[in-house]
Amino acid sequence: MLEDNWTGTSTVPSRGLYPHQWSWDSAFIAIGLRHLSPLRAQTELETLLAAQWDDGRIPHIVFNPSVPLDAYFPSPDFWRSSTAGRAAGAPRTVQTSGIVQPPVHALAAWLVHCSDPGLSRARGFLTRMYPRLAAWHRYLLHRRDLGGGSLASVVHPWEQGMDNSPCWDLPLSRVTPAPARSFRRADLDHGSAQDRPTDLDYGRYVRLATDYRDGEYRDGLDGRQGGGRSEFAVEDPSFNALLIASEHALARIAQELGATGTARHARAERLTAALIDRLWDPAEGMFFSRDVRGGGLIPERSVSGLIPLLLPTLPRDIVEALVRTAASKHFGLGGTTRLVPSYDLLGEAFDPHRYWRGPAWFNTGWLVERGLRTHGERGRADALRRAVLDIADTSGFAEYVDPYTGEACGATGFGWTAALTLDLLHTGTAKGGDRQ
Ligand code: 9WN
Repeated sequence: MLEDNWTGTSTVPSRGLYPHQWSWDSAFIAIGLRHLSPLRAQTELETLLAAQWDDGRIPHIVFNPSVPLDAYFPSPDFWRSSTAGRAAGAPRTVQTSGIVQPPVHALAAWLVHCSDPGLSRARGFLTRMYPRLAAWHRYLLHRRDLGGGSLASVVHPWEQGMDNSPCWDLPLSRVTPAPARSFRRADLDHGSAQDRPTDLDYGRYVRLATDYRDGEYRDGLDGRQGGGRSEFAVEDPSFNALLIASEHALARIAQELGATGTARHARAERLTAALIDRLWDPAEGMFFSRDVRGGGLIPERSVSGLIPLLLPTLPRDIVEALVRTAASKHFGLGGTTRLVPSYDLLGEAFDPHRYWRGPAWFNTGWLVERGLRTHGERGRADALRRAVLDIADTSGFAEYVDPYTGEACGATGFGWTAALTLDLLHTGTAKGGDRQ
């Protein structure tokens, strides 16, 4: 399946529904591919990073020019990266979207390096990747600190990666939707309308992306000087936890290249403190997203709020609370559910089949498994690992599944499902933090 989805320079998430290169998909795919071919895994990341903008952003989609424009919406003629993105330094030779996705890339680059350090050194892989990854983190930590509390904000639900999560309902309610007749959804050619986001949500996604594009993809601070000030700005726990995990990985990369890495580890520590300060709710025992424009935490429990478990220096009381919340009636881990649901089983908006409003995804399962193992929760990690491996296989490597039954939903033959299965098979049950 990873062979079928390989284009020669990168891997598509799914031939039908997602026929281009996606940013965080490619990072997860590289993490699995390294066990099949470290060279291909390096190439996957190199192709993505070759499309990086001069301001440091890594676009969420890199378009394949040989795929027809109507195969996926929004297509390159919507984003117009080479014209609307010129001021922000979009590449001239390749078309991309103008928004980003979660920063899993430095973590992926480090893990790819560890799978074959000899090949990596001979090809100068990390030497070439390091400045690009550092610029990416700089972009997120400076241009995207829209809340002024040191965390990165996302300006579109597609940026956070859990597109249709109920967490976005409140901030999205302030966005005037683009008229339904002004665009044509290609996703409904492949997925069932009951499972995909509604037309109203799509109208809001399109409005936000249009406004960002029409403001030439300028971010917050520039926005005050006349560019676009996004109506939607959210500090999300999973997005920021992945940034921090990647900052730790970047420190290891710096060490491999002869530096001390101390400043980067220290920054990762400071960011962990900021994450706790701004997004941790001790009474609820989990992290929540912060609505930067409306103010305050968004009271919806999402798997995103469990993912900071990944962070190695999280205080023990927070780790224990997160493990309790994962096993509680809200997520059912080790009890009523087979895989971690994307959203609160008891939440009003819960739906076991609708996109990011309840079903379980394999990348979040992989992240929670890694977090549990990092903090010595071996029994729970082993059980989750077995469930991921089992359900990936029986679901035909589905895009996502019903969290109770494991029934396949969305596309099958999905890139990161196959890749992360491979990774769990190869890394076995080694302790999370030591897992390379
Ligand atoms: C929009 C590719 C992507 C994933 C996202 C997932 C879905 C796209 C869509 O597919 O998003 O980026 O069209 O719904 O939500 O996490 O990266 O697999």
